This record gives sequence, C-alpha cells and structure tokens, in this order.
Amino acid sequence: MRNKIFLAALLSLAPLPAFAADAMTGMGGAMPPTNKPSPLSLGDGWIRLLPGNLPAAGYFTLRNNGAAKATLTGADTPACGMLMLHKSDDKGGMSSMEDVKSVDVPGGGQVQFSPGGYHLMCMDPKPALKLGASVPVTLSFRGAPPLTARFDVRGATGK
Ligand SMILES: [Cu+2]
Repeated sequence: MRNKIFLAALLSLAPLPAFAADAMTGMGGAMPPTNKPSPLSLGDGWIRLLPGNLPAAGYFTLRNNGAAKATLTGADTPACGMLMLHKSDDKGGMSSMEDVKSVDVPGGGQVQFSPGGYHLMCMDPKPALKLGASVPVTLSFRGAPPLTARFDVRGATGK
C-alpha cells in the first residue's frame, strides 16, 4: 500500500516524457478525426510568449515524407484570435516581418519555422496561452490533409 502511494506521488511530480504527454493529450478527444494519414509530420512545436503586449510567435519543423509537394496555406489555434504565417527579415540591423500567403514543403524535404525566419504570429492571444501550457495548432495545406499538433508554450528564452 505504501509503495503504491509513493509511486503515485512520484508520477504526479515527475515531468512526463514528451511522447507520453502527447499520447495522453491525444486521448482528450480535441483532435478532429482524419481519414487518411498525412504525409507531413511536425516536430518541436512551441510558442514563445513575450512580456507585455508583444505578440507571441510559433515555431516548428515541418517534414514532408511524401513524394509530392505540399503547400502550407494557413494555421489555426483556439489559443489565439488569429494565427498568421509570417516571415522575419533582418535588413541592416532593422528587423521587420511580413505576411506570407503560403510556404512550399518539397517532397522528401522539410521547412523550419524558427526565430528570425518563418513563424506563426498569434494575434489576440487567449487565456489558454500561458507559460507551461500546451495548445493544439492545426496547419492547413494544399496537397495534403490538415495536421494538428500540440505546441508547448514557453518563455522568451525558449525555456
Ligand atoms: Cu510576425
């Protein structure tokens, strides 16, 4: 009996490995059913929260395991009023960013959304978007079914 209680306490304190957390959130039923498996896979999805009124940005690695090109055309999450495709540009120390209509993911290739480059821009963040949370993000494509993945919400330093 004592051992059982100890184990339960240990489990509730220990951070879950990423795959276990994914499996558990996957059972939550928030994911829409998909008919065919996506040729695309998403890794390292996270959202960077910045202090004050600075907008939050989402980053990830998108891999196309299929032979045909897929085109990312949009993103959506209940944690933001709107989630936009953006690209940062550094010109002579001046950082700017612009809207992007779509991003091609070549067959057998991958695209990186990372600080200083492509990113998802969260407009009108909701209370669900808080440090330590994990929120579902759905990406829409031309040439592939939509893909939903959990994004970890982290602080400015990425921790
Ligand atoms: Cu942006």
